[in-house]
Amino acid sequence: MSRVEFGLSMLYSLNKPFKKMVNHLESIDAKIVEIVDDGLHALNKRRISILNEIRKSYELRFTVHSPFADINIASPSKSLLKVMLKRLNRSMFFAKALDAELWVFHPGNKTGISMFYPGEDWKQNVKTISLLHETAKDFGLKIAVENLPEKYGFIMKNPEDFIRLYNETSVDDVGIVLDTGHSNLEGETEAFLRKLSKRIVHMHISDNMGEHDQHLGVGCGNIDWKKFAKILHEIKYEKTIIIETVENVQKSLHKIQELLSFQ
Ligand SMILES: [Mn+2]
Repeated sequence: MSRVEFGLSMLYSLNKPFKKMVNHLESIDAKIVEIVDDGLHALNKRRISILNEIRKSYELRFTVHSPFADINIASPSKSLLKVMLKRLNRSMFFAKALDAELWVFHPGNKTGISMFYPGEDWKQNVKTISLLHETAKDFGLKIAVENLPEKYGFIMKNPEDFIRLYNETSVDDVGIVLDTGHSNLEGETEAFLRKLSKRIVHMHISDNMGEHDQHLGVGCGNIDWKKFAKILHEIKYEKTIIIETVENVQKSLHKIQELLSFQ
């Protein structure tokens, strides 16, 4: 019997007003919910009280996805970085106020001037992760960094990038969020699971055809989910799985639960 915990990301409703998303929470078929602190769902103090009420009434547990639009933790601009860090720290503060079990963030990405300063993106990426780690420690908040595909400019795409982060820093308690949609674009899903099984604390599950990050339902792209479930069983994965599709959300949840229960 699989001891994985399942949850749903509210990403699928990010195009709807915050109020609508909150209404969905009242009838959701999961105990763990990932709140996206961005767009129409960006958090503030009033929204935190609303979410905490719902959390208590329905015995939900939250994780928080940090803001990611126009955020680049490897930015070469000190002044912009300062603003972005302020926004990220605010998001961590809100996550703590929601008693969130995890705060998920994206690694940095390349910019239009990266080619003139080789290696600088990586240096800043590592520096910012160390800063976020310090703040998280002060808050008593668990945080984890997600794999993102190179085709969108991101600089932490494969297991080697994550191994390098741990080798160069002392951020051992920063976990990894394995996003299957992203790792499928890189052909790295199995490598992540085999090489970093102890570091993966959370998963974002969605499917795609291997070309774009489509956030399709489980089974609607070209990911071999049977093989995926088999590897999860082999590595004894017992952490969280969050469905992060924008369609067939319930179906995807049931499909992955069924696949894992056969292992
Ligand atoms: Mn994701």
